[in-house]
Amino acid sequence: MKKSDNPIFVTQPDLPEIQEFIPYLEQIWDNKILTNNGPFHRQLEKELANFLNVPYISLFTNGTLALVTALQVLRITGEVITTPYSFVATTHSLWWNNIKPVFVDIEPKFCNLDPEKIEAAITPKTTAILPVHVYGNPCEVERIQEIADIYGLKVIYDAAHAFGVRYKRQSILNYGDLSILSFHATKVFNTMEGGAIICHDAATKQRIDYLKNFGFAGETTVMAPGINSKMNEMQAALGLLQLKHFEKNILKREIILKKYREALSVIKGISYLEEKVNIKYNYSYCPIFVDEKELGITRDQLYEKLKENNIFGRRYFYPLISEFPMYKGLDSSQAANLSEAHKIANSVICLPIYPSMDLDIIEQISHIINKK
Ligand code: T4K
Repeated sequence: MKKSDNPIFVTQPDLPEIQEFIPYLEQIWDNKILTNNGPFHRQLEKELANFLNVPYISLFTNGTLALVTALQVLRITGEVITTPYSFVATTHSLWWNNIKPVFVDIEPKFCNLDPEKIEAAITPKTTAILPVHVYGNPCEVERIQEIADIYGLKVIYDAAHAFGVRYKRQSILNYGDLSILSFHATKVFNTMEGGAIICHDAATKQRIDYLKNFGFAGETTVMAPGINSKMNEMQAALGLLQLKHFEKNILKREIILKKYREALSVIKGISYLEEKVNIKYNYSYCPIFVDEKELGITRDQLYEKLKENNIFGRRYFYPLISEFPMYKGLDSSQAANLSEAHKIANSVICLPIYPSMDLDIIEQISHIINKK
């Protein structure tokens, strides 16, 4: 089988035709409003709230600042229970708020925080839980809420991967006190960089909007030490355009993921995440897990082999966040209890998936894996 001439990356941004974007740019150039809650920003908040079926959404310049701000919105302090199996920004947001991350293991079936292990990690200093819907797979939201209610904890979901995901016919973003989204170039809905916080009531939306604009509550009043994390008009305009193409792109992703499963299901030593019936997925990632004994080569050997063939998968999320130097020394007994997360992190490769991907790549990848 022929090696790809061009490198195939884990993802490629979904972009509309450039001509479609020109009229939006002309409008920005005409009205000279570039940022600070401009017309495209307001329109995108309205359209996204409708599209996602959420009560309130506040746009941000990226997902990380949305996370950092979300913790300020709810005045979270002390210790927060979170997952080590995520992109490092999840934990960094706690660090930037001077909050101690407490890592709890994941359940291996869906790679999310294991609710049954949360209670053992709660201390008098715990104020919140920060789970992640990893790869867009919903966490066990009901169980997590039950625990949060018993102990009086807030729940903030890092839903960076979960744009458009529905659970039991409603948006996954409606669970918890707040959810945050990322609209980064690598996400299923992108505004180049971008993000959002989803909340349930007008007062919280107002607080978020003040905090992302330096804390200004009027021309001369500052209600809190806010930050500048506003989305600009170019990002918002692109978002409006991207929304028109979103459903079509998700369908293309679904076809690709199903083809992958067909091709890989016959290979011993490769497994993937199951789908549940009550979930509408966004097919944002294609993680596979390598059983080195069955497959006959290690995860890293397979990863390198793919690279030699111009296929650049990614080991999301290896290493675990708890392994990075700034978090490693936090609590050694905790780290020892992250065995499922370690196993998953040491076996995962996310394969390329994006709407414009050529389906032949799947055949090529299964050929490489089969050949070893
Ligand atoms: N929480 C979670 C759970 C997250 O996954 C993330 C971000 C965040 C919070 C924070 O949200 P943001 O502040 O980013 O909005 C990427 C992304 O940079 C990051 O947004 C994402 N998660 C993470 C999972 O993946 P890298 O370091 O792997 O990105 P990079 O630049 O290596 O891109 C991967 C591949 O994508 C490249 O090999 C080529 C392709 N690519 C990338 C970019 C940026 C393109 O084709 N075009 C592009 O413009 O982190």
